[in-house]
Amino acid sequence: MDIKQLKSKDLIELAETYSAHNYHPLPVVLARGEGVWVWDVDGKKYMDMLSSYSALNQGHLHPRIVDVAMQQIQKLTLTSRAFHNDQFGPFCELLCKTTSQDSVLLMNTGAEAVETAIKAARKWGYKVKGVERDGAEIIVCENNFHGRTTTIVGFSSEEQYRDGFGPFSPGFKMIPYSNIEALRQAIGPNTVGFLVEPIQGEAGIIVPHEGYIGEAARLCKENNVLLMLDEIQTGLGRTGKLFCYEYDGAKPDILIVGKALGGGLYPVSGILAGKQVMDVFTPGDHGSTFGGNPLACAIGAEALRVIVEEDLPSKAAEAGNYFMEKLKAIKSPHVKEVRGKGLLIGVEIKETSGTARPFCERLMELGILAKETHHQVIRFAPPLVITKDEIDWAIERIRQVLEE
Ligand code: IF1
Repeated sequence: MDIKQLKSKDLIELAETYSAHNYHPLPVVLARGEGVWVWDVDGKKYMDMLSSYSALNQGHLHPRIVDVAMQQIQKLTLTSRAFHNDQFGPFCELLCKTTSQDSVLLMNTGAEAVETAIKAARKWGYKVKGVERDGAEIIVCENNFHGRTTTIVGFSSEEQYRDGFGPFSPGFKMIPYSNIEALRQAIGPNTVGFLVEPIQGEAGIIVPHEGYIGEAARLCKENNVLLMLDEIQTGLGRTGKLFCYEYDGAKPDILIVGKALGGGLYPVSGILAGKQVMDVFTPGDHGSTFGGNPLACAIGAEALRVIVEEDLPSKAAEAGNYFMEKLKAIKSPHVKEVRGKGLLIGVEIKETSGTARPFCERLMELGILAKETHHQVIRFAPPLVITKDEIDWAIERIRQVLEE
C-alpha cells in the first residue's frame, strides 16, 4: 500500500484500527511543517498553536537544527554510554553554563528526567542529608503533571491517570499548589525534595501567586530540602524567560528539562544540579541506552543555541503580551478567564458554554490547531518564532469562534 495514495479518512481509520486508543486527537492528519505552520495530507494549511506541548519552541524544521541533525546523522548516531562520544562533553558544558549549574545527567523523555530527579533527591537524602533508610519523602502538588510512568502517576491527583495502574510507590506527600503555608507544614525530617511546576500546564495553565517559586526556594533552603523544578514545559523560553524561575530570582537545586531541548526533532531531556547532588550517582546507579547519544547531543546543543542566539525568550515575552492583550479584548459570552505567561496561554471556557473541545474543533476548521486541556481550557502555545502578523491572523479566527 502506497501511503501517498491514502486520504485523511483512511489514515485515521488505520490509526483507529491498529493503534492503542490512549488519545483522542483532533481529526487532522499532518504531513509537513515549517515554522509555525503545518499542512495536512490534503495540503490544507494550519497554524500550530500547540507546538507539541511546547516541544517546538523553535518552530517546525528550524533550518539550523535540521542542518546539524542531517550532518550528524551521517557521522555517528549512537554509541551508548559504554564509550565516550565527541558531541557529549561540549553539549554538557553548554547546558551547564547556560543554566549556571555544575552538572547534567542526560536522558530522553520528560518522564525519564523526572524519574532521574526523584532518584537523585532520594539518594542525596540518604547519603548527604542523613535520612533513615527508605524513609525519604518528596512533596508534590495537587493537579501536578510530571509524566506517565507508574511512579509518577502514583502521585497524580487525577483519578484517570492512576485508575487501574496501581500499586504505586510510596514516599510522596501531596499539598495544594501555590500555598507556602502548606509547604511549610508538610516539610518534616525525612523530606528530601519539593517537586513542582512553575506554572501547571496540564492542570489548565495555572499560574501561582507572584513570588511562589522564590518563597518555596527560601523555605527549601532553610530546611535542607531540594527544590526540584519541572521546567519541561515552562522552560527554554516558553514563558518569556529562558526559565520561568527567573521571574522569582530563584534557582532550583534540581532543574528538570526536556521537550524543546530536542528542537522538535528528537527526544532530549535531563536534570541539572550542583555537584553535591549529582555526585551521589556512581557508575551503575542510573542510565539509559539512548541518553546522551551523539545525535541527541548535536541536536540539543543547536536547539539551545537557537533559543539563546535568536533571543526566543524575549520574543515570547513580547509576542505573549501582544497575544494576551488581543485575547482579553475579545468580547465573548463563553470566556471565563484568559491567563498565562509569555506564550503559554490558557483561555478558560465557562461551563455553561460546554467544554473547550468543540471550540478547538471549530478553530481547526478555520485553520488553527489548538488543544483543550482539562475540559474547560483552550491552550494557545505557538512556536516562539511567531510574528505579530501571524498573531493577528490567528486572533481574527479566534475572535470569530469565541464570539459565535
Ligand atoms: C501526554 C499535558 C502538556 C510535562 C511536565 C513532564 C512531562 C510533561 C510539566 C513528561 C509532559 C505532556 C505529555 C503529553 C501531554 C503533555 C501535556 F497535556 F498533559 F499537560 F504538555 F501540557 N513534566 N507533558 O508537561 O514529559 O515524558 O511526555 O516527555 O499526553 O502525556 P514526556
